[in-house]
Amino acid sequence: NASTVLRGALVGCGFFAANQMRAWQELPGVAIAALCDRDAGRLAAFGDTFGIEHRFDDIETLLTQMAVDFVDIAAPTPAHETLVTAAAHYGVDIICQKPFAGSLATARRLINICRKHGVSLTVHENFRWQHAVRRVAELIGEGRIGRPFFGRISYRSGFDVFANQPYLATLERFIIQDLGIHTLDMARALFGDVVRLSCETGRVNPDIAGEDHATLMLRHEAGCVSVVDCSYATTLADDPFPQSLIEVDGDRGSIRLAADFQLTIHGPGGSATVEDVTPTWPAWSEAPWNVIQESVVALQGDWIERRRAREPAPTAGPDNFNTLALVEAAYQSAATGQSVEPERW
Ligand code: NAD
Ligand code: 89Y
Repeated sequence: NASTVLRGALVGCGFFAANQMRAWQELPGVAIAALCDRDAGRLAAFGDTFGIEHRFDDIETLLTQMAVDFVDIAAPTPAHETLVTAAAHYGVDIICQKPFAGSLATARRLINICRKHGVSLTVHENFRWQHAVRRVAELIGEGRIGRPFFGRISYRSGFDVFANQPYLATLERFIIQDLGIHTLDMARALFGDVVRLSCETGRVNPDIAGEDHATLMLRHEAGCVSVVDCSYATTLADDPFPQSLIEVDGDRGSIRLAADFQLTIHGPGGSATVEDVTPTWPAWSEAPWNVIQESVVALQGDWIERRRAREPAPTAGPDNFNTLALVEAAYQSAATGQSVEPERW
């Protein structure tokens, strides 16, 4: 019923949750009715900032006391298993941040629990929702460059992500799990599922635990070969953080998405059409995060429509399982020096 306002609870009131909250507040037909965070200080500050009165320090109490249609989980991955399981038991729909689970076995179990309880599960995998990425997908979909045979998704930056997200410096698995997961998901969204993958990684920054650059080669089922590369160790005068640059070669043309949303479509006979695909930024967004913030609004807006139509979202659990499987395969390939056939849902 389109006239009913969907009531949600936001679980995890940290750094990224503020973007999700602002997006819910700008979208029609939805309201965040309650907050949950086990850190009392964060809960209070977040609740005061966004004017949310109902606050809980654990999800079970929240779900017992509040009638909500969905939970939006913005807590870190180690908390997801408990939170998703609780929400499924209470029969409420779930949106959960990436990385959805710490292992494929956990991801499989959680997806099955949600199925058993008849609740929808959407992973907040937002990068494929960026306006420019959607335009590239649209061009490929309408056959503008023919059949893609090569792709590249490149994310290279030296931005200090540790300032806002200090936990990233402690992760044994850093860039592929945190950021590469998005670029791999974009590769799947643009070129389809992956049958074989190889990966090389390294670390430049001596002050962090995990890898800070990774280069992957993917063979997609539909035939395309893609290169996905990401780095937080790259020094650039015009750091494009957090933009992804994209190249696609098809048998009838090519697409180049350059920095600052300059997209060129190359056609036969040397033709080139340039499009400025700069999005309309949300009023509350701020550089350099606006690219990501715009995609949060797009993902959550789509989620509302799908929820009303009772349709699975593009990044529903089973779809995201196949992205998570690429992350696992990448670490396996980097550790063994072998190419890997990723698991599939
Ligand atoms: P954060 O540490 O700033 O915030 C997480 C919050 O969750 C904290 O306030 C913590 O107290 C709370 N929390 C932890 N366990 C909880 C539990 N069991 N119940 C209730 N609250 C709990 O982390 P962050 O940087 O906001 O990241 C959160 C998630 O968002 C991560 O999974 C991260 O990968 C993801 N993220 C996604 C994007 C994106 O673009 N999609 C960007 C940044 C972060
Ligand atoms: O956590 C990461 C994400 O999901 O997008 C960018 C980020 O905030 C830092 O790499």
